[in-house]
Amino acid sequence: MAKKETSKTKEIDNLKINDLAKNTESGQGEFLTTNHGLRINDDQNSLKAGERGATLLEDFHFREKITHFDHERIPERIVHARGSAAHGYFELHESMSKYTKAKFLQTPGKQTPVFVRFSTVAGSRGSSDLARDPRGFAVKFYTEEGNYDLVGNNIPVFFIQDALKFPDLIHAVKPEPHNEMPQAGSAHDTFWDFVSLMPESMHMIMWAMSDRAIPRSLRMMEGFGIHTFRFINENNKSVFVKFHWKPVLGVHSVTWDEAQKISGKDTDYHRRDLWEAIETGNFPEWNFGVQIVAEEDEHKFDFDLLDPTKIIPEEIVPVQIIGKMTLNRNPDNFFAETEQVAFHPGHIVSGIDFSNDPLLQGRLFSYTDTQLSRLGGPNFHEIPINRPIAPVHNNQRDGIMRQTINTGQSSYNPNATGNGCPFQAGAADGGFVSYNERIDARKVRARSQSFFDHFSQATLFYNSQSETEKNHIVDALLFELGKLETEAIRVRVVGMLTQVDKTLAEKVAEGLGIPVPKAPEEPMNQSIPADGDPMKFQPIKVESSLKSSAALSMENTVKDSIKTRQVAILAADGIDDISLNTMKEALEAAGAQTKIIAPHLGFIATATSKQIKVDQSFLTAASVLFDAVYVPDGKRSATALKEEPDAIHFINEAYKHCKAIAADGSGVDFIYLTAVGVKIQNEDKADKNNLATGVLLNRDSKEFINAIAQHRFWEREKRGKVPA
Ligand code: HDE
Repeated sequence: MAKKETSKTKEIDNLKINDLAKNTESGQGEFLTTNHGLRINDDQNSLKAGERGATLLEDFHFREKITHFDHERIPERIVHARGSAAHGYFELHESMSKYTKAKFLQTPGKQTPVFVRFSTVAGSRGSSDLARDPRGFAVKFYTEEGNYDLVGNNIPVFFIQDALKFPDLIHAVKPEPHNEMPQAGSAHDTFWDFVSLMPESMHMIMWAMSDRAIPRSLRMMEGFGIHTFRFINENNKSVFVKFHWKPVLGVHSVTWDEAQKISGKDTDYHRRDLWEAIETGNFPEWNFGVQIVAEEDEHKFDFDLLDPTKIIPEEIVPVQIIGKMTLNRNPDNFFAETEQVAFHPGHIVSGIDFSNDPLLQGRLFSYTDTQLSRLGGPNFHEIPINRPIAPVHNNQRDGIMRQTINTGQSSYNPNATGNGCPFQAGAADGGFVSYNERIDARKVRARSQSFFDHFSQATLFYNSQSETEKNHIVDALLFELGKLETEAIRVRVVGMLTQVDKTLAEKVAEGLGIPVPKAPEEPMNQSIPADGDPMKFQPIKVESSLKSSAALSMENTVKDSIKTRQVAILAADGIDDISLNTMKEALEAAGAQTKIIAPHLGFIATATSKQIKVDQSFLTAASVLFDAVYVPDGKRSATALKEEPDAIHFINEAYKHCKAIAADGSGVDFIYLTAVGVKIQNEDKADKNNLATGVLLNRDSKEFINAIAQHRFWEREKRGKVPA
């Protein structure tokens, strides 16, 4: 097999990695010292008054070591606390010079270093990766003109329209204040109480209840800038733009049952997957796309471009792919890089500007503010991961932990003592000029009537889902609402669902054992000003001009690759050499990763007495951590597996989660023993090798590879699951 590019090979070209190198430190071959450089002679014993005596205050080494330790933690992020990150680069393929003067978007082939952090939203730093939650998708571009942060999510809309409601939303979704439960979950009263009173959240709720909120991998999810931004070109002409990241491996998710089990088997499932993919040279890639809207077209849509609860359907404005991002290097140090990185939608470069989206406007305040408490002061931009590769010169001075030693007498502008330096830059020199949008308005606390259609795109999303995806949304709602303690909240939520889709509401009501409420007659929007006319603040019923959008269903994603897919091979002593090796080699040649799972660790002997290294025993492996499973031929091996309840469970569970299963020779006999085997023998007598259901009872590696690439065989859910 050709040697793959390793995770370190690109670093020579990566200006940010070179920049970080100034601060990296390795103790290899060095003496242990104090923080002040004194070599330490004994790091095992504190300084005492006699061998059995009290520790002396004089012990500066002990005090320094313990004091530093006592202060090692910083506050976790108020939201998005749980995250994983990687370095990489963005390469432009299509020049955007027609629309923007941003330098990193001018010349095809131009590479810009990036640092990307993915996160869940609600959970604490140590919470499970597999929570049902939107995922943060924050990209820091280290451009030659300064840092540009695209701080997005894997869902293209948001729960609320105005940033003023963000603390309310987050208070509602975080663990409840009296008992700090539940961790990293929205299935509780306060979240749904809030949602039931905020009809604007309904579109986002549809996404959050879909499998999009439980990705198979951080490498297999989309990213969205959500808000409408502006591009501005050399002639100061502006267009509106929405940003998209599209994963090269396609958009794939796990099922909710799997997600819950993975949370127990491997809380770091996504973090590990990202780390291992990069370490093994399987660099995650996303195409970068833009939707461009001419300024004159701002009002031509049946929704408001400034409303962050709306998408621009790709059928109306296609996504133009303009470049690709590759993540090719893991951080050296989690705290220094992943934890200390500080993103901010307000970090922009000339050629990009904000729109008046009221959610975006509020974010522009929040992100610097939060770093002050999280990172401890105003100099967080000097932390290596945050500092730009572009030079920084200004008159900001001092503050806690200041690193820069600014020389000279002047720290103000205008000045003559410093020859007027540093100079302001004209637009021609890259000086940032805000887009001179004309504004003529009254100062009001208000919301535009164009923001009051809360349901049409929720309906559009629901209508665009496949039957399976719709069923999963129903199941997710039944789970979440089933966990509530207050019946009235359930009733209100189902009332809201009647506005999205009648059948959806009926199914959920049935599952919850409540009658379908009539469409809510009560005013639903609580933010009605005391002197306002409530009717003015009611949701408006709008029919979406589009009935469905193919881009919204994961069923339509690319399914042409099994790269990095994890395949379990169940084996025991006596496994058939050819049956094992031909399949294993074919899978690996197609880019999958195989693991031998056996009753014990160490080695197993094949039928020809070859020793095969076992990767995991049934004690540490679980089907939910794999994409597919293969049981090779081998009489003794199959007999041993039959004695192993965990092996039988492995197959049943993989079937339940609709994964590709293959078996060969005696491996088939083993499968027949499982609930899956009984089921297929009863149902598919005529067609044991059923391509439609992804259970392949032969050794045809091509068919198996194609089956794994399909990701899942949802057809099975219709036929009824097996117990697992
Ligand atoms: Fe954030 N958000 N957010 N957010 N957000 C933070 O900043 C905030 C919103 C997003 O990996 C915080 O440094 C407000 C939308 C990501 O470090 C904080 C509002 C979107 C991350 C904050 C929003 C996001 C954050 C917490 C409503 C998708 C993690 C820690 C107006 C477009 C970045 C921090 C990372 C983090 C505020 C809504 C994405 C408190 C006030 C919409 C990916 O500043």
